[in-house]
Amino acid sequence: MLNNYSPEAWGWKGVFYPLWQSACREDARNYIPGRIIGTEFHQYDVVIPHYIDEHTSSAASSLAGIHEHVRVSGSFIYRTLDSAGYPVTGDWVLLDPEEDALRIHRILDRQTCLSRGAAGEKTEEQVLVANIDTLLLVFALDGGRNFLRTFLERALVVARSADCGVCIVLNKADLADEAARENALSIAVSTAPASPVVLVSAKTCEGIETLKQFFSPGETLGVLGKSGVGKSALIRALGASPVWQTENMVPDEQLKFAVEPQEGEVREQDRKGRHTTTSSRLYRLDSGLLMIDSPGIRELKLWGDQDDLNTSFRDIAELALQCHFSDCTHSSEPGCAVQGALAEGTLDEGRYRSYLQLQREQAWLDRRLDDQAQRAEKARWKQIAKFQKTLQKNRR
Ligand SMILES: Nc1nc2c(ncn2[C@@H]2O[C@H](COP(=O)(O)OP(=O)(O)OP(=O)(O)O)[C@@H](O)[C@H]2O)c(=O)[nH]1
Ligand SMILES: [Zn+2]
Repeated sequence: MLNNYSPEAWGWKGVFYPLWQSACREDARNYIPGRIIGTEFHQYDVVIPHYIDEHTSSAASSLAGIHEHVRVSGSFIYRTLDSAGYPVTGDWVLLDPEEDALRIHRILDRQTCLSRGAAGEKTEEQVLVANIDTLLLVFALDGGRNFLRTFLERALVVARSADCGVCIVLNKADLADEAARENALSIAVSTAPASPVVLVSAKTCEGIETLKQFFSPGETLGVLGKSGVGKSALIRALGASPVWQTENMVPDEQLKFAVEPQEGEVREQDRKGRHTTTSSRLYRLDSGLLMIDSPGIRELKLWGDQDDLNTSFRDIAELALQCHFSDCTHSSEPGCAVQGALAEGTLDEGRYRSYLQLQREQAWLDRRLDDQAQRAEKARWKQIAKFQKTLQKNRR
């Protein structure tokens, strides 16, 4: 079992080491890495593991533990132009142990990054969580709209863009009869043939042991699913004991890390009197598994590229390569392999419609980003022209 404060116990990986060292050299500071375990209004809860290294001072070693309400430094704000550049739960950040109050100076390059298009008018990236190894796509078989093939297809594209592994969890199996279970399983398996699909019940713990077998200690799992599908319940079911225990922590801190839902800053009661998760938080389970609980999502706008979409719909992308015309729109052209497969019934009509819908959304996103880039470029040239004019004036 990994030591509670060893870097690996918190998901540290070898790839971060050279990034850390070069940041120290560049900024001439003896940074120490920490991982974001929770965020709230530009304040971050950070866990600093115990690094045994010739570069870390004794001051740094004594910081091992959890630090709450840490902020980013002034130069971080100055350098960071968009909200996607701010820390999210799961990020590894660099702090300077020689400062009186710990501040975040840098984020180490995200190895995986789960993003969606932000809500609202602006075309902007919203990073949900970072550095997860596997994303659990959680659905509920409660007979409602909590398991839809279209949502699974969309979530698979988003996970593809995140560059992490995927596991599909069909929760609330206790509420589904045999036919409903088989139907859901067959849809999930045919939609995501490359990913494990597990039927579970967070309530009765059916399937939980099977699910556990896919993961190992020190691995970071994220959850993505609608509100109420049982993401928090699943995390509780996966944790052997409800309380995150360690000898090094005072009782107050132990309480804060209870995996049982609590009222307060992390969880609050929603209007129906139900617990709901309001911000992403990383938990370390007794098994050594790291799990990030996240709020339920209503909307999942794409934030990736055409390749992610084509990889997720490889069957259709491969068919399209066989069309007679290379610029085939797959509507009425002769020799269209896509239309052929639809007619033969080897390509599901619903799946094809999902693909077209996501294609349109992706094309719209590409255009918007292109426009934004062009506008930024124009503004930059305007600035340069202005600067040159001033120079010429001064020379005269
Ligand atoms: N019958 C049954 N109920 C479950 C199961 N898992 C969760 N629930 C119930 O479903 C409700 C929602 O569960 P949560 O774990 O809060 O759902 P969530 O996905 O975390 O919801 P948000 O935090 O709002 O995103 C609770 O009342 C749970 O007790 C299950 O496997 N079977
Ligand atoms: Zn075609």
